[in-house]
Amino acid sequence: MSSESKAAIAEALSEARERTLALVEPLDDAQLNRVYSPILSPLAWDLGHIANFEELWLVQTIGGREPLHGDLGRFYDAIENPRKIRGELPILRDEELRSYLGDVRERTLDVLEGMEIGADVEDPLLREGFVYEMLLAHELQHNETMLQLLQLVEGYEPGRGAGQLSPGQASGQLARRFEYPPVREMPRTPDAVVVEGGSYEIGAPAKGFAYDNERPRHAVEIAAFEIDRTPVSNGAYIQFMEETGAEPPLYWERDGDGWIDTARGRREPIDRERPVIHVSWEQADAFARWAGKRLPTEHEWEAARPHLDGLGHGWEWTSSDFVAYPGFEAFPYREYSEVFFGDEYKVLRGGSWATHPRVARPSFRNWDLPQRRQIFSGIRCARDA
Ligand code: AVJ
Ligand code: FE
Repeated sequence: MSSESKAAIAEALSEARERTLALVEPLDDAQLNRVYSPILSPLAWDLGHIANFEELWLVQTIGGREPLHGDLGRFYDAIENPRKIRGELPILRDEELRSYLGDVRERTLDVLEGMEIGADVEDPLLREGFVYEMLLAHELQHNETMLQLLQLVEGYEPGRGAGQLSPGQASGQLARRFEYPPVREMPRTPDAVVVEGGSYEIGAPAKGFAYDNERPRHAVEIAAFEIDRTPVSNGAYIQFMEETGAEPPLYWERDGDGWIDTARGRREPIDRERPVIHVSWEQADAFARWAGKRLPTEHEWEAARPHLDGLGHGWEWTSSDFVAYPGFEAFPYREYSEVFFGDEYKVLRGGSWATHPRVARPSFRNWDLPQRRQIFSGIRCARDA
């Protein structure tokens, strides 16, 4: 791989880091260390984990160097340390944490300098720069987890010092990294598109970066179905609640006759036109049934992807369990996907206002437990054609 693509990697890494730091810039150390919720990590853990993941894969595995803090890495292992105990771990905090992020990054760039990462490299970790793409995706995905937690911080607004967070200031995809509040103009067509039955190629192609769970790409027979052009709106969800007594989305509170959004300590009227977010799979499934429809399978979702409007506001729940594709091989580690396979987790597709475009591939599979609402998750309905 040419030095030019190395420069592109270094640039993408530094943009991701600016994004990470801009997110926490307005917060003090007490807020970074605070446990706001048993299902979300304290921000200090996410920050240390981002750096530790980078150190583990780049500096240690690829660079063959010793870690900076001995076996500290075990406290940043997401499987070994469930979210509800992360606040009590002897993790790095305050100044030490900031230095760790910077010191690891310096070593990463040093390792990158001496690396062969072309298409013909033997090591699949390095081929086409896989490990760097993984690192980037990892940091950007944790940005979204951090934003989930930041909804619990009173009065939170992302760092002003971060000029690149204002729409229009940066070029291309980075221009809309965050919008506060998240706004998407929704097309008002309530109609559905019919997707013809047939054989569809599902999953990521063999070349280019993707997670192991998106592979191998394989053909799936899909019967004809209809899928809504637009995600379910707040207004439609309110009607569903009124008619059935269903629970509101997370952060909604009653205010007189209406509803307000209380995320980040605000009290903003709910805009009926915008897609609903912060609903659980259970709520999404119940809504779809109430509407005389159903959730799409993840295969249907992927087959219909070229026709879909209103993407990028909320993740869209599917009816599918998070299971392996036929011929799945764990790479580069079992704990990214494989340990979650089974009927416990449901797949979400698409992406939310907090998802970086680099993460939101058509084949990308997100997953969470069916009762969870802290993610920026919405609903799109389908039905048999
Ligand atoms: C794909 C969002 C379910 O947060 O557990 C971050 C992403 N994996 N670090 C998660 C992830 C390892 C993952 N999700
Ligand atoms: Fe992680």
